[in-house]
Amino acid sequence: MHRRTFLRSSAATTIALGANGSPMVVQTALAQENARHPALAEAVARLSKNAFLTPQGDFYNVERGDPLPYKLPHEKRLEVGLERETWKLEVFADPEDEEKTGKACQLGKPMTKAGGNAFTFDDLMALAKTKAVRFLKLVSCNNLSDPLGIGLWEGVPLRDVLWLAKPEANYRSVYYDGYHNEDPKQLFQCWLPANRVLEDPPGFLPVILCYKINGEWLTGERGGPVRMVVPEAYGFKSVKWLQRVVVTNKYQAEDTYALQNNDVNDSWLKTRALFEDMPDKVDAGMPFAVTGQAQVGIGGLAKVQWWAQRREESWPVDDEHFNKAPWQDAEILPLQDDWHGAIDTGDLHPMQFDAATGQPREWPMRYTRCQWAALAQSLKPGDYDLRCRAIDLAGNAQPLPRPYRKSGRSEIDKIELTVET
Ligand SMILES: Nc1nc2c(c(=O)[nH]1)N[C@H]1C(S)=C(S)[C@@H](COP(=O)(O)O)O[C@H]1N2
Ligand SMILES: [Mo]
Repeated sequence: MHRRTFLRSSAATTIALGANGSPMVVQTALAQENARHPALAEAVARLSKNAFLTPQGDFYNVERGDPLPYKLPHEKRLEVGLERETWKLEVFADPEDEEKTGKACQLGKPMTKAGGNAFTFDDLMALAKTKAVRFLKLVSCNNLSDPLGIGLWEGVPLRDVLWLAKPEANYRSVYYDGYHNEDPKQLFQCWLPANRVLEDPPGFLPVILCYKINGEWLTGERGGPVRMVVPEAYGFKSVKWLQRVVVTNKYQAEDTYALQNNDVNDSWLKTRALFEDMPDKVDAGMPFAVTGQAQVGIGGLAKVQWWAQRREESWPVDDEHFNKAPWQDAEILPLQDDWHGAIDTGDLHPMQFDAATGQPREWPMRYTRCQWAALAQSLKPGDYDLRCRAIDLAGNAQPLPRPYRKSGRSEIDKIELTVET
């Protein structure tokens, strides 16, 4: 009874918001509310209260460093360029290039501390006036199950800084690393092909030198004053506490992760579904809501599906990805109108948002996440395994098309559920 009352008032909110749009929008929202079973409607209302953006202090950190660079005393951070006032980026050609590849990468104007012309935060802000871009990106670690957080990242394309250093010849790769306490063992390095930096393949956003997230300066904890953000890749490509970009004629990846046999080089984000906010017990004879989120990778997201299997049921060994299971479609929830809160949404990247309407160009949107919900009809008492999977826009069901662990996790998520009498 209580829940129904609550739902009515939430439907009223939808009308009030819809009133700035067309009356059609209001009708659709109402029709949808009415069509949903109360259990599903309640779950959708609950999910829509989750903030879309992760405040930068709430990200899950994946970090190395002893001490962690952002925990150094303020004085020390000023000294080593970990504050905006003193930050300097060096861009130079690999001094060992000739020895390693026979031909050295040539830069017309390297930017170095020794040369007195390292690139400063003021230089970055000067470029930002005409070159800044802002886009949504979900950060996910190829080794971990849950995404780390989603932000609206702002920065200047790396290529615009590279052009200042005037690459001339034998320019094949870019290495970059962050502050590492002047200890080579703490170095965290990444590699990108030069062509990826200079040009964005169709559907790709630019690689940026990022200085803001969700409208705020990037904190030290989040990788500030400046971190790299590689939109389509797993987190390890987005190096924090960035201080150095080395261009080279080498053509092989030398990421810290690659050297540790921890990743493949071109580690694009995978599409996958995860359960979230699920009970471990439900009552028999009652429909209930099945809910979760989906990470939308390079393959896009066409569908999320779920399936409840009785624990004692065996499954054919030749169907290891459960392709023959009676999967059911879930409802993918839209991006909330107020997803940005108080953050100004002028000049969002045109690849993600239509400037005229402010609406996303695609939903679910690549490199972000969405929520999903489904209604489970009542189940007989017993123990169940619930699974969910994503289907990408090419029709690949998880864990395909790249089922290998090193290129990012994509195993089918499973939770246990008891249906009680
Ligand atoms: N300098 C530096 N950058 C780094 C790391 C690191 O240890 N040191 N970890 C990377 C890894 S493996 C991941 S998954 C992401 C995590 O980003 P987050 O801590 O902002 O969530 O940062 C990347 N950038
Ligand atoms: Mo990672």
